[in-house]
Amino acid sequence: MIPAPCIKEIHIYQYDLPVKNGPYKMANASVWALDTTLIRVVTEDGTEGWGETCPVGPTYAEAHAGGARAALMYMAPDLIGAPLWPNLLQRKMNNLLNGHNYAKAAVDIAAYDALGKRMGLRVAELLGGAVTEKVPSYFATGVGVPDDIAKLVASKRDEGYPRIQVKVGGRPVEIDIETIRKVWEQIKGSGMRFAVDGNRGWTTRDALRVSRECPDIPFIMEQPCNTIQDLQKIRPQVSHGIYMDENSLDLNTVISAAGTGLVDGFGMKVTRIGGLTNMRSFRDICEARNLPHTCDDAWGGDIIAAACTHIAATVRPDLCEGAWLAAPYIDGHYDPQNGIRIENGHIVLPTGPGLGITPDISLFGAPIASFGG
Ligand code: 0XW
Ligand code: MG
Repeated sequence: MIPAPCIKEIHIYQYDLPVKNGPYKMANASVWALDTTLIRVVTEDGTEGWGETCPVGPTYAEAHAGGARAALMYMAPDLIGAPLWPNLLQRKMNNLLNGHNYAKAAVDIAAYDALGKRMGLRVAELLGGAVTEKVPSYFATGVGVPDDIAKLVASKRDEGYPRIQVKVGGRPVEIDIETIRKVWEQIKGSGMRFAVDGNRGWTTRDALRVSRECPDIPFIMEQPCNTIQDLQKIRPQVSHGIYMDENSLDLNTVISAAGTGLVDGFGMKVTRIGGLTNMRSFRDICEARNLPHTCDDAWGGDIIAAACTHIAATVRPDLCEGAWLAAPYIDGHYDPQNGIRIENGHIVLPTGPGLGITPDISLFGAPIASFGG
């Protein structure tokens, strides 16, 4: 029997990620810089694992950077000595604190990284096995002027991205409809898949209008409106597929949405669902129902990017809508050699054990808090 590797130390770091060519504009948020939280877990045999959580500002999800750090600092003292097995760790964290999935996710990701490093396996293998070494990504535009967005989309099509997500909402819906039409002119016949992401910003009236006025354009509507009740209201009236993003807060909501046929897929965030352990369950629920989904996060550097890439590499290919990374909006990498990069719209799965990333620890300065030791 392999003895359980136990947590000996937890170190928490804060780091600022400025947005390249900012701001990044969504229906409910404009962000110039993101405040990320990293954790370094050290086991009794000296193995290290890294985790990260980075809400994209305080209004995108029910999460904010200070909240992540407060929750981690609250749980950390009781996690010293805990075994690193991911499911046991999830239960332990749930017994310490209700909710706060996005903070627990950082610990969960660090546990997979440390386990993989200790066992000489990649995280993708721990999650069931990679089906590809080249993970599809997708590009997400901000909310912008229709002609500018169409031009940007054309350049992403030429770069080789298999999918585009166009942001809408927070302005007159006529401009969104114009944007959708102009984007479609650029990608029609190219095979590029098309998502229109309202980030909760449309009323049901707007969503119904967009679907009625663009019946010939095969986009999916991602989180068009604010609530699950809004999605239930538009569901029988629209001809476009609906994906749930921000509303899918936990596995319970995912089971209901998938089980009742409310949605045709998901935009899923690793930290919102609680980390890779819950992401693995989410992936399997989607596979059982033939529901396509992304494997993203709201924002984050190389650690989050690696976590998204490893889980996306394990998704049944016909259901994989790709891994979105913040990398195109960030200068530099935590790991200068093996930092996660997008080339031709795809991400090479790291080859090293664990997440395959070795952050340059000097970037982050002194930890804001340390536990154990
Ligand atoms: C495009 N994303 C994956 C990145 C932004 O944080 C928002 C998000 C989404 O799909 O809503
Ligand atoms: Mg989305």
